[in-house]
Amino acid sequence: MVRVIKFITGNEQKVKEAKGIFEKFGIELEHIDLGYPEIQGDLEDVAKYGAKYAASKLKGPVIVEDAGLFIKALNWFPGTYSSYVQETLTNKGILKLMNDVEDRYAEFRSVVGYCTPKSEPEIFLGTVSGHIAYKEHGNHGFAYDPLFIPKGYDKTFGELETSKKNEFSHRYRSLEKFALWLNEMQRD
Ligand code: ITT
Repeated sequence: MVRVIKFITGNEQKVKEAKGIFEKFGIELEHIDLGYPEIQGDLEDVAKYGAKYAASKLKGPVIVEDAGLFIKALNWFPGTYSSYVQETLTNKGILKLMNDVEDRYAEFRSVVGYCTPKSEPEIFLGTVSGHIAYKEHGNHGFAYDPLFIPKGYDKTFGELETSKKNEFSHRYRSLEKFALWLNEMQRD
């Protein structure tokens, strides 16, 4: 059975990745750029609130996803400010902040929020560990991808094909958790 899920986001890159990831779970995505208020709080708070808001607006089940890059040496900055920081400081600014920093540990986190008009939101967290490169590499993916070298690789996400990133990214991990949960919930 093919299921269709409404994905509320303004980010086309996320849609592209999520479509590729969902293929193997028999879930089809319908992209809706509804816009939702991003409250102050952690990724989980934002995903819960956004999913509840969109489910009630659209009167049906939806998912939203809130993600970010968390750099240990910068006190986990940009974190929940990732979107704003990407637009203002850009990758060059992050590299400047990391100029003489030896501990380059970082992780991407993604939280998927699922909600229906009749239920409370469910959330699914995915993370991927790695470190920050000394300069940008590659032009695949988007935003911070050219800076992030996932653990066990010597290439950034920017240098990996999207299909490869989709095999183990934070987004893959949160969406996989959601898809497995949904399949379980809807089993007869
Ligand atoms: P929506 O809220 O409309 O879904 P957004 O782009 O604002 O879209 P977020 O609030 O989740 O999404 O912001 C996350 C930001 O973190 C995003 O804009 C990128 O700058 C960065 N980011 C998230 N996932 C990423 C990834 O896989 N690769 C590179 N950067 C990523």
